[in-house]
This record gives sequence, structure tokens and C-alpha cells, in this order.
Amino acid sequence: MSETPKRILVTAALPYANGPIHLGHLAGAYLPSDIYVRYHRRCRHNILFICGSDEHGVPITIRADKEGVTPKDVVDRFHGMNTEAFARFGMSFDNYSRTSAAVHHVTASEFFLDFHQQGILKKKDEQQLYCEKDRMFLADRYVEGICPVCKHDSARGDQCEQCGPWLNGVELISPRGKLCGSTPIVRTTTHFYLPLGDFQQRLEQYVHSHTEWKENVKQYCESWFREGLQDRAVTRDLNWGVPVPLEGYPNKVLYVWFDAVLGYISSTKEWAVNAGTPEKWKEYWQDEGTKYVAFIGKDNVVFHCIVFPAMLMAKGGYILPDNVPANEFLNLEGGKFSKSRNNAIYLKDVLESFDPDQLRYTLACNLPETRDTDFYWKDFQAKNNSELADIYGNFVNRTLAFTERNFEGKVPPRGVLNNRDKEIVEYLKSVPGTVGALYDRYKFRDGTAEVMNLARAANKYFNDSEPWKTVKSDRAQCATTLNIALQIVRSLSILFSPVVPFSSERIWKMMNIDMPFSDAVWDDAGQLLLPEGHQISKPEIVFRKIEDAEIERELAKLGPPVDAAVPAPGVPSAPIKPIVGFEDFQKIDLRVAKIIACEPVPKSKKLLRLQVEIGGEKRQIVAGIAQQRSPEELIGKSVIVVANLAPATLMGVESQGMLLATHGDGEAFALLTVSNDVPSGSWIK
Ligand code: B3M
Ligand code: ZN
Repeated sequence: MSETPKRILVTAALPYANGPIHLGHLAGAYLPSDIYVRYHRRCRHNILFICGSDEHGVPITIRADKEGVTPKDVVDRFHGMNTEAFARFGMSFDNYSRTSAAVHHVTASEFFLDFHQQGILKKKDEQQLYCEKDRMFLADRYVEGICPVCKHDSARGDQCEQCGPWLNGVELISPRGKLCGSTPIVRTTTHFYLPLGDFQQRLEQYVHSHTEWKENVKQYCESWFREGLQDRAVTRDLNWGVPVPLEGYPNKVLYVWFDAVLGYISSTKEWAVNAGTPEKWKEYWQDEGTKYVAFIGKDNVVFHCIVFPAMLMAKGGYILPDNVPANEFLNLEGGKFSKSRNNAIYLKDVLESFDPDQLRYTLACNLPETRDTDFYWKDFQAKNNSELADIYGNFVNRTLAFTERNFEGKVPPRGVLNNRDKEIVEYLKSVPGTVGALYDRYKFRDGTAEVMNLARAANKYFNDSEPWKTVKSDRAQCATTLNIALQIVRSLSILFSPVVPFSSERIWKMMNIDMPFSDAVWDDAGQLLLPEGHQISKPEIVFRKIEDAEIERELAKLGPPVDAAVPAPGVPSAPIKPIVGFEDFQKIDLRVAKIIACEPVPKSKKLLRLQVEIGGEKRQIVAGIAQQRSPEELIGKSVIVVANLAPATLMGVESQGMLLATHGDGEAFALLTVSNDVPSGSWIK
């Protein structure tokens, strides 16, 4: 859609109400979406901005279990805390709802029932991990274990954070319950599945029709398509969530991702009711004239580009996202954000010491749009002091102060323009279009930089025009310079308003302009609209400088760096595990094994069943390397195995050992092998 759409719907991922909002969240989905919306509002486009708290799922119940409180206590606390922090940060949502709201339960149930009645959902009996001690099925994050793909040792039941795939708890190697740490058993339970495979063709068509999507997003979808979409369980054995709306399933709820994406729709319904136009939500979700943009972080791509569109297709009558601009991650001081290791910066804490605009500007300059970026406190200080204060703030102050001193604070007349004047006026005219086009292509860093470039050029214009000289030698020229400089101050406040809304409004007030700031229109920022003789107010400092001591204080609050080691290019880093004694190491029996047979494990995309020989003894090993190696490539190879690992059952097949391989996919994947001359059973020490 290149021409202006009739209306725009913007959603930002619903943050889990299980902890406070941190800078990683802001850089992922929230600041970009807010800049986009504020820009379009200035353009007077019909745009609606929707968000809310994601209050279901295991992240919530785990936190509640840990604290010994109810899930409701947890979501009430964080919903309140995050609503407030977002407001102080200037997030301009039209509605911020929560998925525990009645309207949401009704909406999610309606989708589920509709799918059930249409015969789309498949009911299946499946094996799931069950903890006999806690007497519960271990859904999603209630179980951890070794990732069958990359061998990461704390993959969660639903996903491996290290290598990314969507897992099923039973695929984990050596699973352990999150609550009591004991080894779960496998038990049969009934669940409803959404057959994503039935939608693959339409989903591929849909994704392929959006060549303009970000590369990372398209690549991610392609890898899912290549793998082939599978049936996905959309119910869970839990008590917290939207209850399965059918008779006979008392202890089952909808899977959190099934209900969460529908939270966008229910939040829109809530907005419509509050606005006194209860049917109006339909325009945003069901009218082809709406352009829908879903802002998210990269870890949510599959749910927004595949699962949610499939659900909307299944329901029928809904529009699909026109774009899903997913950001990469923001790292902290060269390491990963980690809440558990005190390596996170929470929004509410930053706002105790700094202005929201200081944070908004720094993050906007450093958004992880095409790759992961780092937040450094020193960088935060430098950007504030040398750009916001020294360029933008300085230009505003010197212009207003000069006008006050030499023209009684009134906009002086603009006379004949010299070449320098003409040049800056022409440049000013072009900026709204340039920046708007960048924002429309979700390039918020570049857009922000373009606005700062205008402030930079304006400072240079002021310097080169030397009004402190012309005020004596050529007062008419001096008046023209100041008239133009004041026009640019006005323009900058509009052009900067999506990024730094609070200070832009302060500047607008200092300019003493009658029109409410919210009425100022984007394209007018290219025009010279301040009338001659207009009285401006007394200038005040807009951006304060940040002292070294403030930054030292923030740095001291952080825990030791996580992942400080420099990883090899392209390889996801993993921290080195704690030291083990030689005795402990010696307990692990590593042997050379020869692969004599190999075949895929039925119904599994990842697992291979290998028959190996270890010095005359035959063993069966299940390895999660089906995507990296074919059986033909493996048969006959001499590999290294852990020969005394406790047996584990994977997808119903017993594994009596483990192959050694490097972590990672593609080039990063390697199986540890030795030459076939080395006899099998040889001991490695
Ligand atoms: N709450 C995951 C997250 O916060 C999830 C997003 C839901 S969007 C519908 O990353
Ligand atoms: Zn993994």
C-alpha cells in the first residue's frame, strides 16, 4: 500500500504482566510503534494504536508460584506498574487493555468455538510430561531440559531460547520439572490442535506477496515454510487462562499464544465501547481499507506472521497484517539483558532519574532495526549532551535568547532572502517528506537522524549568518536571519515530536503559539508560518546535561556483565559454565563409537535413531540432528559419545547415550568425529 490508506491499525506486542518493562522491550516494539503512530497522527491520518497486558500463560503462573501469591496478584501488580511506566514514557496508546478482561475471554472463546464448529481443530491424545510430585502436566515453561537440537542445557518446554525452535516438552533430553526439579513421567492427555499445515499454501502466498517486509522477518518465515507447518496444540492442562469453552474439559485452558494475539482484537473492542461506538472496532479489523501494522520483537515472528494470520484466515472476514516490523534485540553494555543476573534496566527506574525524552532520543538513535545493538550508559550521556543539548537545545536557546535581547521577543520581519537564506528554506521544505518516507518504511533511526541533521544545519546557518554582527551592520538582514531561525525552531518542534514529544511541546509553549500543539500538522513543518510580530515567551533551557556522576551511579547498579566473552563471528555466545573439579569430569565416560545404522524417528522432524557400536557393545542413541545430517551421511562414521549418560526416552524411543556436536546450525554445526582407524570403544580422556 503506497498511497495513504483509509485507516491504519497499529498494535504493539502485549507484554507479559510478569515483570517490569525494561529497555529491551522499548527498543523492540514500543518506541518504534509510538514514533510511527505519532507521525501519522500529525499527518492527520486515521490511526488507532492498540496494546495491553498479556496476563495468561506459564510466565505468570511461575512467578506467582515462586512468590507464593495468586496469578491474579501478579498480573494486577504488573499491569498497574507497566501501565503507569508506559504513560510516563509517553506511549500514546489509544487503548491499553488486559487479557484477563471479560471482553477478551469472550473474544478468545468465540474464535475457539468457531474453529471447533467449523471442524478445523483436531482433537488428539498425545503424550505429555507429567510431574507426579506436583501432580500436574508440565506445560510450556514448567519443564526444562536439554535442547534436542543445540544441546543447550536449559531449553524450555515450549522453546529453546538459544537456537529458537518451537519445541514440545517430550522432545527435551533429560527433562526436569521447573517447580520441584524432579524427572517427569510421560502421560496421555487430550488436546485440540490447529492444523497449520492446512494453511501453509495461503500463508506462503500471503508472505510472498509482501516483498517489502524486513529481511529478517521474511527469512524466518521461509525457514518455517521449508520445515513444513505442523499441527500445534492450542490448549493446555492448566488452571490459569481462558477456559476451554466446551463441556467436559474442566482443567484445560487455551494456549497463551492462541488467546494473546486475539488480545489485539479485544482491546480494540474495549476501545470502541469506551468511545461510545461499540461497533467501530470492525472497521479496523474487517474493512479492506485498513492497513494493519503489528510491531513486535524478533522472538515473536512466528506467532504474528504464521499463527495469527492462519487464525484470521480460519475465522474469515478479517484483514491480515500489512507489515510486521520486528526488531532484533537490544543488548546491555556488551552483554545480554538478564533479569535474573541484575543485568536489566527497568523503565520505571530510569524515569526516576532522567526525562523520558532523554531515553526516547537515545533509544531512537540506536534501535536494533537490522541487527542487535547495545545500550551503553556512556552513550546515553554522550547522545544527550552532544546532540539533544548541544545541537537541538542550543539552536532553540540561542535563537530565542537572541530574539528576546535584540527584537523584544517578537518575530522580526523577513526581508529579501540571500542565497544562504534561500538554501536553508529550501532544505526545510524537503525535511517533512524525507523523514515521513523513512518512518513509513519503518526506518526510525534514519528518520530521527534526519531531523537532527536539520537542527545541525540550522546551527550552521545561524553561525554562518553571524547575526551578532549584522545586528549592528545590517539590521534588516539580521531580522531575516532570526525570522528564518525562529521558523525552524517551530518546525523542529513538530518534526521532533514523534521522538521527543515532551520537550517538543515545551518548545512550542515557549514559542507562545496559540494553536494547541496537537493541532500542528506534519507537512506544515516545511512552511514558514510564524507571523511577523508574534510575541514569543521567555526562553528556558530545554535539555539539561547529564553529569558523569549520574552515569557512574547507573553503572554501579548493574550486575557483572553477562556473556562478556567475545563470540566468534556469527556464533551465538553462551556463558562458560561454572568450574568443575577433575573428579567430576572423570565421571563422564567419553568413547569412540561407530555408527552402524541410522533412520529418522517417525513423526519427528529433528530426531534420528542411531545404532552404534562401542567396543563390541551395541547401543541405540537418539540424536536431534535430523536437520543437520542425513542418515546416509552418518552411517560408517566414528563419533564421540557420552557412554554413561542415564538413558532417556525421546518421542517414545530410548536413547542410551549422547553424541557430541557443536552448538548451532549451518556452518556452525559440526559432529565430533575421529578417523575410522581408531577402534570403537576407545576411551577419551
Ligand atoms: N507476551 C511475549 C513477549 O512479551 C508475549 C507477546 C504477546 S503479543 C500478542 O515477548
Ligand atoms: Zn536449542
